[in-house]
Amino acid sequence: MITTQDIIENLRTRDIENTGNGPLYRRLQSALKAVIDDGVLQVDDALPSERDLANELGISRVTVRNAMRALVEEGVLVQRHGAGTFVAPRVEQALSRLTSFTEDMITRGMDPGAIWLEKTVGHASPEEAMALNLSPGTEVTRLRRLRTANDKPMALEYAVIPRAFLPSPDEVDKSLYDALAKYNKKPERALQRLRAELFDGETAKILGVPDGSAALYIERRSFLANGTPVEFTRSYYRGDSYDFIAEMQVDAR
Ligand code: 16G
Repeated sequence: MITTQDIIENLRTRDIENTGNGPLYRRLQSALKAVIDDGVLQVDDALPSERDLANELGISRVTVRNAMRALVEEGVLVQRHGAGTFVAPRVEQALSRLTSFTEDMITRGMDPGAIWLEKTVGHASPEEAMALNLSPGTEVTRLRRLRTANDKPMALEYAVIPRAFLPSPDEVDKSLYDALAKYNKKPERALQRLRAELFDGETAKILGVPDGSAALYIERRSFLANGTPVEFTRSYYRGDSYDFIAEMQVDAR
């Protein structure tokens, strides 16, 4: 467990007052971020108090407060009422493993959750029919959920499933993939497309981030073992909370 003294020592080596440009609080903000990026401070580690940082580094409490506030706004730190300031969770998902949100969060020791925004059954739109290889008008089950980890909003997900594989959204309790598994329809393979976007007003509000913050837009089409499409999901992940890792190898030739 890292101590306050270790953190302060590490920050001292970064010589905030004589390194970089711009206001002092910005330089402290970068130094604190570097301490986290270098792995000295890890997810859920507590930061020293504002007073300790100010006293030990010989800077004003206002400077410390501004730096911390900026990092909270960036999503790097979280403030827990009455408990202090902590390094915010970042979730890493390997791009080559087909996992569900629930599995991803449990693997990382977080408590997955979902807030329902829409549960409907309807007829496939042209886009959905193309994505799921359905005849136009085939019935589909639609689920729009805000996904949370330890009650923190992480992603907005809009999943469309052929109704033949999921008769009703009410079949889904916490996990869509668990519900599909009950019908022996859990996906075995998926294609995923990612792109950078900015959250617009409505999505930003649902996720509790400032309008215009960074988002990762991800589209997933998943298939059964026989190649039949089973899922078309469009998601917006918080850019400050999610890392996607792709493993690569040189060609053996
Ligand atoms: C992931 C998938 C999403 C899938 C969901 C199922 C990405 C980008 N998306 O969030 O396509 O529907 O997991 O999770 O990873 P669940 O079983 O917990 O509902």
